[in-house]
This record gives sequence, structure tokens and C-alpha cells, in this order.
Amino acid sequence: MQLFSYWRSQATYRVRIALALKGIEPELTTLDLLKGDQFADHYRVLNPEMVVPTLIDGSGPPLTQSLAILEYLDEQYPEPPLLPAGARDRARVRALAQVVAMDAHPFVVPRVRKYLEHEFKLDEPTRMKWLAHWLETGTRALEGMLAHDPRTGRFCHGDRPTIADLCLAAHLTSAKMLCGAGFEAYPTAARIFTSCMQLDAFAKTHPLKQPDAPK
Ligand SMILES: N[C@@H](CCC(=O)N[C@@H](CS)C(=O)NCC(=O)O)C(=O)O
Repeated sequence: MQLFSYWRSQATYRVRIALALKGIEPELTTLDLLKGDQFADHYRVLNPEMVVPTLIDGSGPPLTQSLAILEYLDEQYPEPPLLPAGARDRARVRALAQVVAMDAHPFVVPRVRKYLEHEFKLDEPTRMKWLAHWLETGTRALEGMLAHDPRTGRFCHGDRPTIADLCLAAHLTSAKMLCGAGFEAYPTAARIFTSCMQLDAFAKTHPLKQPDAPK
């Protein structure tokens, strides 16, 4: 498998964790999103949205959108499962994942930050305020959904990691790296983050362990 990746990409980190949990070691091709590698013609053919991740599995067409990739991997490589068995349980796990991937993450991607800078001339501190606001809004929502729900266990849903944990871990990693956020106000999310980071699959795929991460 070939994974197009950027060290700091939250969406790609989700996929790196899933691959590691499933025991798959992808060949990484790194793109520098800040330099604009994602806009190169050869990459646009693979991913017309010009974002990472893109996953190539064998000779099939490229796979895009991290949540779609996570579900694809879970269907093709079912062990260990990343979704629970029951319909209601799956709905909860997907809802937790979507709070991060669909409602928080889109506000903090490089193209949005660049648009705020170039189109609206927002300075660095104002852009950081924007980032911190949307990252914290996502964390607060996760905490609210996790804290008093008896289905929350060592991980977001029971005692094994699901796609919700992949999203939570990548989200909190970004919040920490981008804005130095602390999670004292979000004890359940913080506890689950610690459980995730105790697993090799989460730790060894961390952004700072990537070959393109700054030394
Ligand atoms: N919803 C997409 C988001 C993909 C995305 O926006 N990725 C970011 C990195 S985390 C990116 O490539 N951004 C490039 C840009 O904004 O120019 C997914 O989950 O795969």
C-alpha cells in the first residue's frame, strides 16, 4: 500500500493509526502541504481535492477521504475491528468520529488558514485564535458525548479502540501541537487520549515520528 502523507496532517494520522492497528506497513510518500506539493498535476490526478491522505491499495483506483479510507480498511482487513457490532453502537462511534472529522477539522486545514490570511488579512495571533477556538469546540463536544455515557470505557466506546479513538487522538494531538492546548477541562477525553498513546499503533505513527517531521 502507498500512503500520501504529511507529518502534521490530522486526517493522515487517523489512517496511519488504522494501518498500524491492522498490522499493515504502508510505503509513505510525503507531500509538503505548506510548500504546495498537493497542487502538483500528478497528485491532482490521484486526489482532485488536492488534500491528504490518499491511499493506493494494490492496482485499484486511489482511495481518498480519511473516514471513507478507515471504513474501507475495516471492511477489507477486518482484524482487529475498528467499529463495534451493533447498529446503535456503530452510529455512536461514527458520530464521535464525525464531530472531529466533519465539524472541527475543516476549520483548521491549511487552505482555510491561508484564505483567512490572504483574503481577509487576518494576522497570526487572530488566526491562532480561530484555530484554538475550533479545536477547543471539538474537544468540548467530545467530552460532552463521552463523559456521562456508560458505553464509554477505556476508549471512546468500550475497551478497544475504534475509529472514534483514531479521530480523538489525532484531534488532540493537533490541538496540543498547534496551540499548546492542555486538556484539564476535558478529563474524559484526556484519559482516553492517554490510553490511546499507550498503544504502539498510536505512538509509533505520531506526527513527530514521521520522516518529514522537523528534526
Ligand atoms: N475530510 C478530509 C480532509 C482532508 C484534508 O483537508 N487534509 C488536509 C491535511 S489534514 C490537507 O491536505 N490540506 C491541504 C490544504 O488545506 O491545502 C479527510 O478526512 O480526508
